[in-house]
Amino acid sequence: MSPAAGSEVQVDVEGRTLTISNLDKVLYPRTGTTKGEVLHYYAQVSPVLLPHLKDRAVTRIRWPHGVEGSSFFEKNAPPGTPSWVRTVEVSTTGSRTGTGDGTLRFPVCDDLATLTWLANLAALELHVHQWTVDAKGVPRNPDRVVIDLDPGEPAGLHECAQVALLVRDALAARDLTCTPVLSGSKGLHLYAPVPASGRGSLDSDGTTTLAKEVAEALQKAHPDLVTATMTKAKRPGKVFLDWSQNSGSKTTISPYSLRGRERPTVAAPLTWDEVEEGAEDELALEQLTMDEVLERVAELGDVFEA
Ligand SMILES: [Mn+2]
Repeated sequence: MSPAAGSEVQVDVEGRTLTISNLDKVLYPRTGTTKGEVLHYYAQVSPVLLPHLKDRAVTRIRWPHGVEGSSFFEKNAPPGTPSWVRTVEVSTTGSRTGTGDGTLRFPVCDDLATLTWLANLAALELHVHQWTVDAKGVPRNPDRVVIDLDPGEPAGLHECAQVALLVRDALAARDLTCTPVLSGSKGLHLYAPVPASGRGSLDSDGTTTLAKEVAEALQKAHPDLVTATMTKAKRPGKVFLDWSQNSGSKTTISPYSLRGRERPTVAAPLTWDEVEEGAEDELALEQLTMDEVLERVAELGDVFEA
């Protein structure tokens, strides 16, 4: 591929022909990161990213003119979606995807061709639900609980790491094991697998209640460090435990997705050793960029799996 600026190029991705445009367009002006580099990142990281997207309806945030331009959320597969892209129809009535009558037709990003198609649309951020769909596209119960740790200034990743250890213990007391992921923005996400079917299976309201109970218990035990309340005014110096992303209508940035922030940071899985170090040492943790994440993956693979 060696196109002139503004041109289009045909690429073959696993047998699908895709038209890629504007490879030289700068999407992150602060770092000069181009769309070509974003496509390269997504292609390189796909072996570890795709398993996190598999069977999940994906909401995208697109920045067609780069991160200093305007962005928009997209749930439905847009006009012009290639016929080979897997889509699933999800009812918007009841608790599954919020209020309103009707349906949404989400793409599911199960392969590199679909991922490349999305990256070409400047869909920098890929957000997924906590539930998956079955082979027929029918939504199942959630297969994980997520707790989003949002620091209120002057709290930062150091405080998030301290609170993450508390959440880990609180979940362990309920026989749940969680995995830490840098959000790529300001905080950390913790994911704990739960059974999607059979004994102990919970619907989205059930996992939301579970996460809320954990957040409120920790707020009670550590009122100077933790809040379970959304209100920004109640958060200075504390870490907000956002339990609400377990709602059937909500999504969380996928591990290994880029963020549409000033620099091309990534939602990057961490090891618990790294979180423990971050809880001790104020400077140990920082959000990671796409280049740093590719180096980590080459060296360590997907630490989320560990
Ligand atoms: Mn957050």
